[in-house]
Amino acid sequence: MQEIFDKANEVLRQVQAEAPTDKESLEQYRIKYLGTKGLIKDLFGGMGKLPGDQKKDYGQLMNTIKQAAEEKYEALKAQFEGSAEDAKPDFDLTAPGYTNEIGARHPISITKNRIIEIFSCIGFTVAEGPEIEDDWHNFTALGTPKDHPARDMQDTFYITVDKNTLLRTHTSSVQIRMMESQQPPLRILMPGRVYRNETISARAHCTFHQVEGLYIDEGVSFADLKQTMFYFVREMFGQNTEIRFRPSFFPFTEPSAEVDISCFICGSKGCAVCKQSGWVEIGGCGMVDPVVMENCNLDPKKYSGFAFGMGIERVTMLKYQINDLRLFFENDLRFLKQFQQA
Ligand code: 2U9
Repeated sequence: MQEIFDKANEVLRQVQAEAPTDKESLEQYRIKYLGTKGLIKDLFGGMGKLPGDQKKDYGQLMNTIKQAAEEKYEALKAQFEGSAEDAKPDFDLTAPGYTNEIGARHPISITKNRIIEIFSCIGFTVAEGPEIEDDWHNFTALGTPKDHPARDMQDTFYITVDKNTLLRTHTSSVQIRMMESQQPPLRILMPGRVYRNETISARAHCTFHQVEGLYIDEGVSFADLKQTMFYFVREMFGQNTEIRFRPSFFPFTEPSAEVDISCFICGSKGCAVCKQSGWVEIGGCGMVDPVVMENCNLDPKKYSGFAFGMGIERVTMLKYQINDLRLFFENDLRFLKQFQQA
């Protein structure tokens, strides 16, 4: 009768040794050991041939084998089904897909790129600088030392208590850096974000964008400045645009002027945009103050130059007839998608 036990032990060894690797081989395993015609059922059949005193031991061995086979089967079944479950997509493959919202170039970028394009045609290159500035580059070198009344023109965000580190209030600080590090001729354009502590409204924001330009060489005159501005506005707003200079004041230019263009919306007949005047202001300009040149170690007797500046938001609002500055900062796609890169 020992051979029945040997056979059963051999089946137990196989049950433990075999390792189905997928659902199919597991099914073969089930049929082989646990099926109605399987090896375990067969072994149970041998029970009848055993003498009574061995039946108990054999029965226990049978239960051990059956339990081992069942446990292995259930464990692997859960494992294979689990992995198959994971692989199954938990979404409806037949459902229509989401369309990706394609973004659009921001109108501020469109205007900025156009301004750069226009000035690059007459030899200007782009320079950029830090938004966190020191007092020297943002104010002092530009003819506005501490306690100078002109500082009240700009509400500055100071970062340090000693008021030496601040968020730049204009990109003029980049011009200073360029003048300090390069020799004329200089023909550069400075686009960038600037910061002023102003109450946010339809007309003002605590951050906006500027483009400033600087041209320094021997013999640069106010006539060059006028012609450069004239060229720019005609490229930007149309070839019939007229230009007007009004005397103004900036600490870093002398003389200084405000630049107006004929209202391209109403053809200067008078409308809400030009407040019935026929003219709209687009920026300022002037001849670089000799003191500013000296601050950057350039000889004002040898060199002269002009500078100009404009707010990109303002130019964009005029060009596209946008009446609320805050729209530029909300990033609502319905707004942004209305503008095409020129
Ligand atoms: C240096 C010398 C001169 C830059 C200039 C303006 C006139 C000007 C404003 C327009 C609207 C700023 O965005 S705005 O508020 N800017 O009117 N900017 S001249 O003059 C400089 C700059 C740097 C070294």
